[in-house]
Amino acid sequence: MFWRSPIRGPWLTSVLGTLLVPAITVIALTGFIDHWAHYGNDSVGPAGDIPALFHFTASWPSWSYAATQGMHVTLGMMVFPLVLAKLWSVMPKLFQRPVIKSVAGALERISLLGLVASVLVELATGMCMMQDWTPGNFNFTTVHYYGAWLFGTLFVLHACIKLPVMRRAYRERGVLKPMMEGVSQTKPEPLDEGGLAPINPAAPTISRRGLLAMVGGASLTIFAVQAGESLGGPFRRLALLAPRGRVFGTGPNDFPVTRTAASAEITSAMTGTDWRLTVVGARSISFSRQQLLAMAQSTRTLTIACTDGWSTTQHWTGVPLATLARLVDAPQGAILRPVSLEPGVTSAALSSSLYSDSRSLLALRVNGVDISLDHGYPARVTLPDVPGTLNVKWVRELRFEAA
Ligand SMILES: Nc1nc2c(c(=O)[nH]1)N[C@H]1C(S)=C(S)[C@@H](COP(=O)(O)O)O[C@H]1N2
Ligand SMILES: [Mo]
Repeated sequence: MFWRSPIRGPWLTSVLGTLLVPAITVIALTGFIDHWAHYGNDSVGPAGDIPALFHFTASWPSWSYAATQGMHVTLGMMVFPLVLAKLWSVMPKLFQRPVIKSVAGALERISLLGLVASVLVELATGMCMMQDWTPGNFNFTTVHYYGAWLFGTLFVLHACIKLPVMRRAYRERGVLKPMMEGVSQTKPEPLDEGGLAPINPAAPTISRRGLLAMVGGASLTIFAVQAGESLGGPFRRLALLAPRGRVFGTGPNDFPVTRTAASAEITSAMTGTDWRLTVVGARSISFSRQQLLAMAQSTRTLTIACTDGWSTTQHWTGVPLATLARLVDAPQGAILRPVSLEPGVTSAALSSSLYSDSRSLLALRVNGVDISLDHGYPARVTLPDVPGTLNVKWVRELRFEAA
């Protein structure tokens, strides 16, 4: 037969599958938390309110969302070698004949096809989003989200169906015993019903622990060149997998920009001395930038974490949103809708518990200097512990609307 590797067999596949369980669990949980943070559990989509997560996390550090998001994308990339090794270990199954032996067998084959297809779709769409690559505005988020449900369901089903096979493999071969064998002691597993162990094994060229070390090494390498995107600061330099050709800023404004002022069609004429901020509540007040700067300023260390996979922590200075809410007599429990100079930008409404948090600012300065045009000059919203997309840039109006 064609598939002759002596390390293939139920034990190896069981170990690779077992390692996938905690990895997939963390990736799924952090992914669903991220979705929940974006859309809430009772909202109508990105333009809706996002009350749920914030009520839950108001007392958490401002980087909690960034940590969740960073874990999702970093682990999501690190799991790639493990998925490939798992697929390699079951490769002979793809070539088994007859293709369909029974109704149950056919159903299993279809579910496996879905499992493999959905995991590849999740990895591919995830990487496209991290590269901020949106051909024809194809909606990767939606595909990634529904793909996750399909993959998650089939993964749980598959793990349940294979439990007896895994238990037998561990019982007969020991959980760790095959790991003690070097290349020369590596013997093929006995032939199994599943057809994983080779009928005509070749001589071993790598031990089972060697293969696992290779997978682990590949994952750690991915960690080394990926984690910097989420950790930010000096680690950003190590993030070789980060999108290329990104615009940053200079000096205190040197941190990532996804949407530049140029791409948002923001000109310095729109943001010059004529710029005013309109705050609407029970009454309306308009402020010049000078007037905003003359108010009591607050400085907060806040993390912006984008779904694209990067995070950045900076020291923002500005007027607390709660102060502005008070000045215009915002109705009790009102939601806040920030409006940008950028045409067509509608932010999700911010719940009152979110903008009432003393860390939530209308930021005017960053790291001791004015924020740059690319980072949202004359003013931007900066918030603790929420998806980056809520930190609206180039703000021209803050509307406190009765909920
Ligand atoms: N007006 C405006 N505000 C915006 C955006 C935008 O495209 N336009 N992008 C949002 C997103 S997706 C993120 S992650 C944060 C940080 O974006 P930046 O990197 O473009 O500064 O700003 C948010 N605020
Ligand atoms: Mo973002």
